[in-house]
Amino acid sequence: MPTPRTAHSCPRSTCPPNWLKTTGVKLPPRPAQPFKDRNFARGYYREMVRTRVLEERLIKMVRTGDGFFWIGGPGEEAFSTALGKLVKKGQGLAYDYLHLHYRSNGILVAMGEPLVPFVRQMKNVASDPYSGGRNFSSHLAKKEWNVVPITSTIETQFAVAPGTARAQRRAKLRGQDAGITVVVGGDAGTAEGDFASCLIWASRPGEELPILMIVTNNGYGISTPGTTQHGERFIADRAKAFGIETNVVDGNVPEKVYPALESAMEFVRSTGKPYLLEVTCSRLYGHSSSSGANFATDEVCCVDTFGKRLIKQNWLTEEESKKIFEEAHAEAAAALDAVRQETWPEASTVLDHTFAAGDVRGGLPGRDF
Ligand SMILES: Cc1ncc(C[n+]2csc(CCOP(=O)(O)OP(=O)(O)O)c2C)c(N)n1
Ligand SMILES: [Mg+2]
Repeated sequence: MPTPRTAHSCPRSTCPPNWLKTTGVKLPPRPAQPFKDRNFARGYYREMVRTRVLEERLIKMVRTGDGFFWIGGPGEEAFSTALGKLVKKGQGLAYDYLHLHYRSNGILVAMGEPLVPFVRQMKNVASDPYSGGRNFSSHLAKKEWNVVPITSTIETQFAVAPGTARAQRRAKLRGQDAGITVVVGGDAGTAEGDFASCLIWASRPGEELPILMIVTNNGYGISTPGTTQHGERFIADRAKAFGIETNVVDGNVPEKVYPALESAMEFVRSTGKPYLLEVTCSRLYGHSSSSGANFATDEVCCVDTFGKRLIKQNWLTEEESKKIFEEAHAEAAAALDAVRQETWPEASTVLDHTFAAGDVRGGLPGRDF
């Protein structure tokens, strides 16, 4: 895991003239000094625990035949909880758009999503709200919260995200309220051309986009260590050549990653310009179920270390922490009990929500089924 360093900046041109003008939609209230607020810190810990327990339940589902494949975000809870809490949640240009990665479950959990939909997608039942029982686990999509469908092809989201950011910029220039676009992806994916396309589209002089690019750097692309792939010390440094403001932060520490994310989002909101935040984090159960999904004992566990810090400063007792885990386990177990009664999608719906139309037996012209 690379060592974080402090922020630097290299802003270039001026804001669009109407950028700071806002209308109706307000951000949710947040404490001025979040980690001096006991209730905030305890609530943050609770969301991290719920996410971890959810992920461990999803892994168990694969092992016990209730699912086929797991991929997810254990080790990213400190970061994902921060993003879920800071996002301007809603539908349409006035709210933030989220173009996420397959390790993003904790972001939706912190936004207020119950655990049951994640379990539905893992079980591939028809009621799965993200893909109707058709996609891998952790491939989320939620129109009401501007969560754009997650793709299995890595980095695709970085090519798509400038589209929503551009629409938001145009809304602002028309004098309407607009949120920002947030795009999240892994470190290895930044080798794809989509990442470079995003840097270019985000920073065109005089056409800068309100986009926060986040790289979650866990040090690996499946089994390949990042140290064997990149000559630069920090991925974030690549953005400097484009005049994009950057920062690198330790994503295992809520007290560091939350304020770093808050100021990055604030920068994009107030200037309409892009920002690249590199978040170093752990990958606690390996890449996916394909690599065994066993616990990595040599990496920092942010849930464990944050819980211990809260106990040490007398903001939480061992018993309270145990109770938070028990409640999360009960919620996840109840979700699975409910979903086990549900059915898979009908074969006849396989082409719903695709571009194919009509009777496609034998294939469509130009489409090879
Ligand atoms: C376009 C594309 N190329 C290759 C793959 C195979 N693949 C799946 S995950 C992965 C590694 C991604 O690593 P990183 O971007 O660091 O994200 P992480 O899984 O570590 O969060 C690769 C190469 C893919 N899904 N899509
Ligand atoms: Mg990685």
